[in-house]
Amino acid sequence: MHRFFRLSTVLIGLLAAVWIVNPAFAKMVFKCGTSTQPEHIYNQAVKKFAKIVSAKTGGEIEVQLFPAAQLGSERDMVEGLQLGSLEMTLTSTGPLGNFVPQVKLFNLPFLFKDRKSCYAVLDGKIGTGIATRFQKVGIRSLGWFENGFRNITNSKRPINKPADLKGLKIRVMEDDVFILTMKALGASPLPMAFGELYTALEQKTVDAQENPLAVIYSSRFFEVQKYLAMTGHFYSPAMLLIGEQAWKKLNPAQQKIFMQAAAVARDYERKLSLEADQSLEAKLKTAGMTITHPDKAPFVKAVQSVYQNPKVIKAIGGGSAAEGRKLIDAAKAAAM
Ligand code: EAX
Repeated sequence: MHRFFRLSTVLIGLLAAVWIVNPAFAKMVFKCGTSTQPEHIYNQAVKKFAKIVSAKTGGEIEVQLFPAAQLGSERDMVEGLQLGSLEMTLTSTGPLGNFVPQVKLFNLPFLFKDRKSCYAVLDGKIGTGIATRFQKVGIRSLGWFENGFRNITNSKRPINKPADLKGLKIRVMEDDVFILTMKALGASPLPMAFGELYTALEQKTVDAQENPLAVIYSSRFFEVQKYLAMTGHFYSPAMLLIGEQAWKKLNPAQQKIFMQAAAVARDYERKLSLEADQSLEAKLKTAGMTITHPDKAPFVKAVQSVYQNPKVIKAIGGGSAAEGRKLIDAAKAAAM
């Protein structure tokens, strides 16, 4: 009897040791950072993704969400993926042109007329081709998510035509295509990381900013901005990214689970984004904003110089003007 007990204790001990050291049993924790406030659609999508991954891996992989730029700016987080100091991020394309220049294609103003044409290009050959390029820089795309159509807010006056933007100091994301677009519209753009934006608006370092309604609402910009103009000048995609180092820690079955979970989370997030656009205008009005719906034609006309800019075309082509031209034309054709 004694011997039996001793033997079973040894066996249990051995089993426990195997369970702890065997990587097949060890739980993996992946951090996923975003720049936006906890209730924003990005974070709801990451939570959905985490839930599916946890369920499908039997709890082997836990994806932990860190919203509100706790882990740094969007650019810092993408660099973290390359360094292996962070596993995942869901980010706008703001910083992504520094890693894969072709992404700048999606920073062009008024490229898409509606969500249907966005998804056709992003999920089709063009978007997939650009997403695959991330593998060359130590990052893997798990798909195109959505930030949304961007609209302008400011503290000075209602915007009805491009001339109303004249002289407005507007914060833009840190990419020259955004800067050139705002200059073409007559505003004075100032690139800045998103995490600094609320304070910059509050302290009047800038008069204006532009973002989708879901961001404007969740970041409470209505507290520091009186006017909202529904310009929809950029369609801002987002990308769910995983560092190559983290990706390699997954076995093929787990990688498949990640891709499937990302597709579900993407569709869910796109739905939330559409719903946000449908419901938030009323809520922002209630919150005290004055909302205008400018005729888009003069805005579209004013930004044509961005499409003609040789530097922009070359950047989109990754250094080749011919490639850039081809990509822009293909996107326009596919977006029809
Ligand atoms: O990705 O920087 C921005 O304005 C982005 O839209 C925001 O961080 C969400």
